[in-house]
Amino acid sequence: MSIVYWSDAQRGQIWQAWLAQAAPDLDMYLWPETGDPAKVRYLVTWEIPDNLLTRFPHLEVIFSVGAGADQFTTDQIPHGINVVRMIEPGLMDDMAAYITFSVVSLHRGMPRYLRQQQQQRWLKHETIAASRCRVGLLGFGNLGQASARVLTTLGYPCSGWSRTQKHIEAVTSYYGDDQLADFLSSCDILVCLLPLTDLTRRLLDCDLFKQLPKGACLVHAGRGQQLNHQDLLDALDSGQISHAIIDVTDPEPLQADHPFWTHPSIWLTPHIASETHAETSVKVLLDNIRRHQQGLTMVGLVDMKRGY
Ligand code: NDP
Ligand code: OXD
Repeated sequence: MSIVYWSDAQRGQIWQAWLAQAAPDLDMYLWPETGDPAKVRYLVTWEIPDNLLTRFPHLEVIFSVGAGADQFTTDQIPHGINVVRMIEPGLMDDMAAYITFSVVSLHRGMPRYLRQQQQQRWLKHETIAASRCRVGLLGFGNLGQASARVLTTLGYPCSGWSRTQKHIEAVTSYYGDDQLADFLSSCDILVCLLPLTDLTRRLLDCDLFKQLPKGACLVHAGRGQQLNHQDLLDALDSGQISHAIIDVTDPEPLQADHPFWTHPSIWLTPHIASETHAETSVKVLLDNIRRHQQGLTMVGLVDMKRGY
């Protein structure tokens, strides 16, 4: 029984060495090596290779190397093959740190202070208490909840919006389309951590922005296709949104002349909010393979019809 890994080579080598010790019954091959294709049960990848079942006729599970699985389309996944996305502590810690950095920077007025530095101006502004800066996590799954756990310890009142209700201490849960407006009206800083699906594509548009309090900030670390770029530029121009921190765009990278690169009220990072850590994720992979072998539900199993 074997695993084929098709992604970042450095992480692959760490996984291969770790699995050789921890699971000698499993052979792991780094693409283009595959060993005997008839023995391949597990494929770890970001992209689906052509002719999947011709290459690996006994494939059973595709593991995404990342938290998202939107890069896989239903027509690429043969019937009966499970898709599992990555839920691992390294990814969660990284995201919580990126979101915390963004929220604290926005709350403490760092965009304005950086502009002042460029103008050689030494000028203090009033800061409101963290307890008066409300943060809303649009998409309140693993990464949203990990971020809220850190933010609440810093005193930020947090709320989350998801499809189903959540019960997380000290966080207000809003759920479903009917509660979206109430959620948005309570966000001084809106953080998008939604998966990309047919329902979330272009969700961040002028209709949504106008439901935020005037002058709210946006942190976008979900997926590029969720944001309408022109609507964000209009919302920044009108002051409806005062600043945006954007980690994901469509396309990635943006064209050289795209206005986001130079906009004074946008900070742009190149999809670095969070990444799968080799050391922590390989344990999650092995745990899921063992679950699969025992007929248990794997952690992070994707519902391809729902899209995440
Ligand atoms: P989860 O699946 O754990 O969480 C997704 C959340 O979104 C859930 O709370 C879910 O609700 C909610 N949701 C999905 N669709 C809807 C909808 N139509 N209406 C309301 N709520 C909805 O995913 P993760 O937290 O692990 O990851 C989230 C996303 O973050 C990834 O899909 C990826 O796009 C992005 N990401 C970005 C990275 C970066 O570096 N920028 C790195 C890693 C991930 P419910 O729980 O009720 O189902
Ligand atoms: C992921 C990502 O989905 O890096 O893991 O965006």
